[in-house]
Amino acid sequence: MSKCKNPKCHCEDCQCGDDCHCGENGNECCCGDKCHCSKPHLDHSENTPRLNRIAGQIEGIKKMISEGRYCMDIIIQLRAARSAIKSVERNILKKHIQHCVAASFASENEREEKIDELIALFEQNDD
Ligand SMILES: [Cu+2]
Repeated sequence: MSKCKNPKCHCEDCQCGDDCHCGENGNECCCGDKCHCSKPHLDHSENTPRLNRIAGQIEGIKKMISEGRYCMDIIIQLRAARSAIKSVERNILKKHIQHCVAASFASENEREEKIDELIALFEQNDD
């Protein structure tokens, strides 16, 4: 695995040395037009603080259980954590559609693949 030699390149696992160019998935690379890198994928790290808060909520729920708190109080906290998780999921899905799915429309095969993934997702039970 060679790292892109362009110092401004943010690809982690560039396979193509100096010719790196990740124009896929909304990531613009600084270095040329022949990239075959699949990484890095879209950055979702803006959700990390929210996920840390959710982890805190879950810890709180474990504590409630260990303290023998009232069932309904625990359930209410579980619901709150669930809705927080769903909001992270929505963020990531939205960005996936705006970047990955939108970019896939350049190729008929990729477009079909991305649409099939979304259809399969919508077919899953999501409470
Ligand atoms: Cu994506």
